Amino acid sequence: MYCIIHFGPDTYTDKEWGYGDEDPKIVNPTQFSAMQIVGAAKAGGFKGIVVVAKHHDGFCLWPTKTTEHNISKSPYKNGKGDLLQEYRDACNKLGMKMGVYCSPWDRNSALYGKPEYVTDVYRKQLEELYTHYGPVFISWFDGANGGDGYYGGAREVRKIDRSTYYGWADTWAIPRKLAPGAVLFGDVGPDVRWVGNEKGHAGETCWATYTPHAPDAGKTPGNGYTKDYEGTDGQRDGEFWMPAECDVSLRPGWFYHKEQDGKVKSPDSLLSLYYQSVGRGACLDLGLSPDRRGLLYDNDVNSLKEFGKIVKQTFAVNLAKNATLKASNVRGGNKVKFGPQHLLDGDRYSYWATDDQVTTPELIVDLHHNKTFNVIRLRENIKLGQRIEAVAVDVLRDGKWEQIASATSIGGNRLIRLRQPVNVSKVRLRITKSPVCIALSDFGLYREPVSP
Ligand code: FUL
Repeated sequence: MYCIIHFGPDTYTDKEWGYGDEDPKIVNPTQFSAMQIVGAAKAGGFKGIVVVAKHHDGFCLWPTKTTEHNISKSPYKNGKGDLLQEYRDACNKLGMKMGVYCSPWDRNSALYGKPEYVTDVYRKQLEELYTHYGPVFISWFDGANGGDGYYGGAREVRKIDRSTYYGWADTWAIPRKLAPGAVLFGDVGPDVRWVGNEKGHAGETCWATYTPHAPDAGKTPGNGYTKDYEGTDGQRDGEFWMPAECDVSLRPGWFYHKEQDGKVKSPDSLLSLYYQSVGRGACLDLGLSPDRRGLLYDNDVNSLKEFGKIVKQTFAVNLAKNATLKASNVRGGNKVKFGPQHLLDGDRYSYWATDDQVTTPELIVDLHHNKTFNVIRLRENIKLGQRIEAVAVDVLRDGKWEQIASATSIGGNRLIRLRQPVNVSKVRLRITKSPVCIALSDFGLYREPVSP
């Protein structure tokens, strides 16, 4: 989980997509505190932030050499401010990761639409960002290219060819070189894909494998030019390993709007988004919107904190920790290497495996005493692929196995959240479909804290 932070001229004009003609002087976050913002994300349990360094309006939050339309022309710190550096310092202090979003679409630049914009402006901005503000863990390549804009005063509609204009292969080469540890995000990946909606959920069945397709037959897909809805489920036979990222904002908009102060998502709704994203093997990317002061509003801070607390408490204790496990098959009879005890050792890459021909094994979990849980966690050793297609979970009641849940596409993390907690001492996991032998790494039973 990480957060994506939108702040800029839109914060002051109350817009979501600035036209590009905004006066830099309006940007003046007199109380800006990267520590408060990053700290709130950390309290929510998020591991990093993505800074929207430039949105579609073209205003750069760092003192770039590529355009005058940047923070140095604002009154902030008398033109000596650099929000990227402040975020970097806060991330370093708080042990958080940092990523960048630099909008390819630039409604301010007179060059937008010409090849020079890509080579002399956009790519140079990426070079500055990766050189000065790393290490970067993710690089966001947004797909929006709306058409009309200020464009240095031209005030016209500029259309670009979304599959070719940005020369993605050459553009991606920049972070590959300067930020080799960063995953590249986009509608077409190449490392992680957009989930295809901004509601924050992956498909109930969600494959990490994916082939982006262009909306028009025979064309090359590009960011902003894919059948984006296919990103929600991915494809079982997808050509690339490109897990989904689920972006959604904490408020209705990505940028701060005063009238949305009462519409901040509640801890409960964040929790349900968590189960629909992280719980389906994807990443949750939550939008934060600092206000005109340069701070997160109290409601936002509180919601993050409460959500973080619930997640932490839920997963603090695996109720299956001291259980006795009995597997119907262990690969080559080698219990030490492939036995089910690996499911409880907290190591995501040690695993229970079966013989090649055994693809629907079962596991009996004896908890010894009755335990109450409402969340079941399964994780495959993802280094060996997303193998398991379907599972069912049973509990023993009055001497009979009763199915209480099922799930599909297990992958690196699958959380099954039951409607009601159950109180039992024996649980059975059945792998009901897998094309090959299994390599399951983790089995957990958890109880969400009961709200007061
Ligand atoms: C979209 C943009 O158009 C939104 O303004 C926002 O930045 C979101 C994260 O990505 O494509």
